[in-house]
Amino acid sequence: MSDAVTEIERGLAALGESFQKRFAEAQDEPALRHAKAEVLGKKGDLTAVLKRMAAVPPEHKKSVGERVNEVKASVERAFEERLAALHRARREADLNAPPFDLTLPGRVPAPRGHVHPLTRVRHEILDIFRSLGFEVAWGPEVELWENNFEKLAFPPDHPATDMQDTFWVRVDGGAPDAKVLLRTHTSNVQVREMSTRKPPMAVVSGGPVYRRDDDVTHSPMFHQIEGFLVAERVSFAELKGVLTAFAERLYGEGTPVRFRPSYFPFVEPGAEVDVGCVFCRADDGSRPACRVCKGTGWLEILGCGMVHPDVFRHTGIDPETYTGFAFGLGVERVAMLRYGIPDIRLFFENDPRFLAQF
Ligand code: FA5
Repeated sequence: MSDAVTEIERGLAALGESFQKRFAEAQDEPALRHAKAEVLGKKGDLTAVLKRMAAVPPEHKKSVGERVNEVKASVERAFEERLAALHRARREADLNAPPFDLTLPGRVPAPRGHVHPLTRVRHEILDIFRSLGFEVAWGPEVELWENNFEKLAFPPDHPATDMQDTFWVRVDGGAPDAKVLLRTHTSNVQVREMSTRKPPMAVVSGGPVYRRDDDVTHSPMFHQIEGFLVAERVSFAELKGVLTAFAERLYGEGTPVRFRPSYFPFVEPGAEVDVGCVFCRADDGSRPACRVCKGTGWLEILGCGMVHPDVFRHTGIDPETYTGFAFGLGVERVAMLRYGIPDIRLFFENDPRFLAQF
């Protein structure tokens, strides 16, 4: 018998069943893996024995090889069994442990949040119009060019339709000539509601709109509130009455309101509405220095006017029977005036030190 065969047999005999004991003593998975490495690892007992295989004469290779493989397989088996037993014990212990009550309150009370200031102002504005008899409707932020511009009587070459201040959207699989964009104002809701309902109607709507703007008072995404009323014999007097009531409820009774002629393609006549500056209202001599109204005493809050007959024609309403008014305002603008915020970007940075002040 060759030396190598004798050495291997001695080695296997020395190893014997000792690994069984070592594995049984391991109380957790890392200890078990460590014990296995002592047998089968690079410097393990069985590995040392295996290294002698090269020197075994060919006529003994088969029988010695089989024997060594048997031992190796029994080590692997013992390891797997012990591992499974350890996992079982662990699971058993978890199941028998006192139950963990997920509903218990934390030790440190979680700070309470609140709605974003823009959400609060938007709700407040919508509530005012609801209390004046308007019902709330919603429109999509991704809109057809027709609903955002064309049916609102924008001439095709109007600067607002230019690529410069509009975000266009490519629709995969859409009609090749479909023009789709992120709405630039909430006036698309006028088109959608007037096209699907019969007057009389008094509707208010609010939500995000998008333009290629970016400075301290203009953000690429901002919020507008749109309102419109369509019925028989509606006049500018009703428009003035509704918007004056709105300004008084928002900024306090007696707030001065003025209407300045202005132009929007979808109204005729059109106007912009200013309210008396809320920062230097007392007119106590501070007005000339007021940075917010720049000493004018007035702050612009919205655009409005009588619905243009073309808009009625485009939406299937007879302009000989019906008249109506519409208005649109920027929520950020109202909130900035309300809280004295100098930079519109503060609303969107979501810095908790800013938001916690509301
Ligand atoms: C309009 O968007 C019209 N659709 C409003 C309207 C509706 C007029 C119905 C008549 C009848 P204008 O582009 O002026 O109008 O925008 C309305 C308000 O949105 C502005 O007064 C301003 O407060 C706000 N606004 C406009 N651009 C921005 C911007 N980039 N960031 C924040 N607020 C903006």
